[in-house]
Amino acid sequence: MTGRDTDRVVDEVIETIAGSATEIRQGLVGRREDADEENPSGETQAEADVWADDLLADRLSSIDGVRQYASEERLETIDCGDDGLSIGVDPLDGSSNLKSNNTMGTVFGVYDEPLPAPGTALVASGWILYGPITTMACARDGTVKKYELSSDERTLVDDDVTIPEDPLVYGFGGRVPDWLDEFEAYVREIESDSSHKLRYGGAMIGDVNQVLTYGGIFAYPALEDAPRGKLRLQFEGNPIAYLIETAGGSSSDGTRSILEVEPDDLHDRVPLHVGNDELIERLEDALE
Ligand code: P6P
Repeated sequence: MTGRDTDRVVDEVIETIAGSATEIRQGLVGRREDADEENPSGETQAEADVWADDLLADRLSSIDGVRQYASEERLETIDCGDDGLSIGVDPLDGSSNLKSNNTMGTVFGVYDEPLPAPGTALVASGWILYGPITTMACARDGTVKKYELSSDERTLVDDDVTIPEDPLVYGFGGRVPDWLDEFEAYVREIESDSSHKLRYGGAMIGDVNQVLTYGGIFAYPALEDAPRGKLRLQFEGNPIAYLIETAGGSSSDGTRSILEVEPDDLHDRVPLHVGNDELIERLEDALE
């Protein structure tokens, strides 16, 4: 694809996802119960997971220049073209928060290679955050932009988002007794710094958006019973890492940038750590 074609397709993908956000947010009502199915990662799906995935699959796979749609909610990719860009989506991140009406999101990555692909193949990524306000953060062409979304428009509110230099918030998923000892030692060090504030909401997008807004670190680390952690590389790790690194932060799977992790399978998991450079460097030192 020419650079101009890539720009057009990225524009259409972003516009399609932004344009679906209000409908998805409103469509959560009445879809909070569990479906009778599990996703490829073995997690019980909410009715809203399946519905949002079908909605985005139909719309994104219809874009001229999209060759592939893949999501956390479906085992196989939808192959819809011989050439073009591949879209990796987590349609509803944090759907376990549906029952408690807490923050959720939609995560997407636009790759210029067929999936599974490393994060270095990303040309854009972003997320929708269903908070008190519906917002969108997008990374492309070396810049992160932030928008407020309403039913009929997308308003630019920050045209160059960068992660604050002084880290403030931290949030770590998983179960403390399972954490690898060296990682737990790192957490104790972070917690001991009284200027840091614990922020963990159970949906990565809400937690990562706090890191982008206030500075800090979010991690869903390797666990003793889950050495590759929980989060999915194609649909969560890569898009999040790409955006945070574009905003001047860092990512790590414990040893290197998440974007450099070579996938074996479409649904590979990855230990995910994102945030300020200094915290990520200290983390990697602690895990050595
Ligand atoms: P736990 C949501 O299901 C998710 O994939 C992420 O958004 C979130 O960070 C994590 O799982 C929460 O996992 O084990 O704390 O419920």
